[in-house]
Amino acid sequence: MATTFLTVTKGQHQTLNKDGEDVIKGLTKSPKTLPPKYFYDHQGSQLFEQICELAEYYPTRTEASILREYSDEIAQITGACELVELGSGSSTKTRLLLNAYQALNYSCKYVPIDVSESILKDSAKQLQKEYPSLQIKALVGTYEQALAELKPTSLPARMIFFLGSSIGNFTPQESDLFLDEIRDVLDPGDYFLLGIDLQKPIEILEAAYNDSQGVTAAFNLNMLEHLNWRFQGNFDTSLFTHQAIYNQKENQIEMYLHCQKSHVVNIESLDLKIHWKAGDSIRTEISRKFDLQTMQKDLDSKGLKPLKIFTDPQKWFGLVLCQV
Ligand code: AVJ
Repeated sequence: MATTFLTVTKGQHQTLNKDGEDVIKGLTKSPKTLPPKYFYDHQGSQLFEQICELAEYYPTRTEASILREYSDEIAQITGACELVELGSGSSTKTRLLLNAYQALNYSCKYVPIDVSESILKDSAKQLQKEYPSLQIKALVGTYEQALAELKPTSLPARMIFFLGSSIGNFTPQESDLFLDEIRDVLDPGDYFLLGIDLQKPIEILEAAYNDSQGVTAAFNLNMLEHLNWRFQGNFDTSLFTHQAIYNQKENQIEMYLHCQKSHVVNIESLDLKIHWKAGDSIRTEISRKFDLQTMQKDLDSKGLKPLKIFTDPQKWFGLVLCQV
């Protein structure tokens, strides 16, 4: 089988139709924010892979342990299907699912979607080597762009899966819109598998986003390096520091970059000049921590009916398998 690649450029999000408009918008309002998708250039995707291996960062290994335990059951329930992964990155956890479909002799096709073209290419090539008979169709683009590109599948069903609790990056309103989009691209009988990080003691949460090796800090600061090369900016990352705190009222980790000193940053291709003062900050990410029951209700109310919940013994992470 061959791997095909498609870079999706159409279908930008609602009002934002020019590359970088979201950066201008985020940096000129108060408080300043930047969309988490700008973490994931080549360097950022690699730093994220390193985060996933950190002792403090429990989500990846916890979700992988759930998949190791229940992938067979998930494959049994869905049968042969097209597997569409949002934010596939290195597709490491995906292998657990692919193995289950293979072991049951269920035919499947894999459609990985990611904003980082280089990571997607590398991981699709590697995956093709390991699964020579698997048909892979890789889509480079945002979730919205790629979902708009899905064609009717020849397989009996489709399962969109969104692992790692990346849904936690969305505000409740964004999450609402996102789930509507998911339901709209799925046909009756299709599946949606969602991984969510669950609420737990604040010490564990804050340690996961303030690791002792400083990888998360490097990941956060790399967003500025990404803006530098993508939009001809001149951010000096040594003038910013990383912070991650848990907001107990909103049940979310919030990541910030704090400016240490007055200076001016120019982002040439966006025609943007920003005057910074010491103490100014940018919120680069929210990472919401969920309640399983509430999430089940929300999914159900969106027409994504929860069929089965999978979790680990400590209930630190949850996987919800839904059907339209
Ligand atoms: C990929 C969005 C799930 O929120 O835990 C990891 C990203 N940020 N460490 C998360 C992240 C800092 C991660 N998600």
